Amino acid sequence: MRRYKAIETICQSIGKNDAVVSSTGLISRDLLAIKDSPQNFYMVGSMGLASSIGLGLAVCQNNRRVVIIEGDGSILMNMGSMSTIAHSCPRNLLHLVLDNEAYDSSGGQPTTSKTTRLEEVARAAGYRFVRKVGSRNELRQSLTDSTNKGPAFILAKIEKDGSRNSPRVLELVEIKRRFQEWLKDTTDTKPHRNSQRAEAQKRLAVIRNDASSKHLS
Ligand SMILES: Cc1ncc(C[n+]2csc(CCOP(=O)(O)OP(=O)(O)O)c2C)c(N)n1
Ligand SMILES: [Mg+2]
Repeated sequence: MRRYKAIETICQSIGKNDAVVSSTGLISRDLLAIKDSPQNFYMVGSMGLASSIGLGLAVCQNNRRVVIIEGDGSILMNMGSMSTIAHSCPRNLLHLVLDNEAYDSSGGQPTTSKTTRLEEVARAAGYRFVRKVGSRNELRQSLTDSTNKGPAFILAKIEKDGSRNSPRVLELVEIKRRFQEWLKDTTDTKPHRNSQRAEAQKRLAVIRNDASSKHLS
């Protein structure tokens, strides 16, 4: 499977309210080319941070799904975040790693993911759903199977192809502003049903207390 095709498949499963965080390099460039959207945050510059940013978002915005798309080099640089994600256990988080066993964006130098089995790391870290896939069909299936099973981890083995046909992600400040605005515009500010229920129960308890104290006096 090629990176471009893998990202195309992932994009087909992205809902209009999902937030997407993608890692530095060709992954963000391909995502920009395939489906640029205000709901995408391209983490250009600092490799390794997509998973941490995705976790923060998922915890703060638990009414929407957060999809992280990053490379093997990126997750290897910040592997501790897998433990933090599993420990925080955000049900709304999907973590995808496109593994070409290389730093493809910076010249194709090999990473250590040939020998370090990232899906086993995810399993040991405590993700609720873990799958390793090698084809578009398997990826499509695992995207469906992982629904509502977060934190979910999908390791997609892809080819190292070095293709640089997609445009660079520029206008970084504008991308941040656009993403922040999209988050604000699409955040559900209505009180959640559970908190409405909690409020109702509190009021009921006060009424009961009042009634029983009147009864006693
Ligand atoms: C902290 C840091 N180190 C190095 C780089 C340079 N750099 C940008 S992309 C990249 C390779 C990313 O590899 P991977 O995450 O496996 O994605 P791929 O390019 O293979 O799709 C490197 C080394 C960087 N941007 N930030
Ligand atoms: Mg890579």
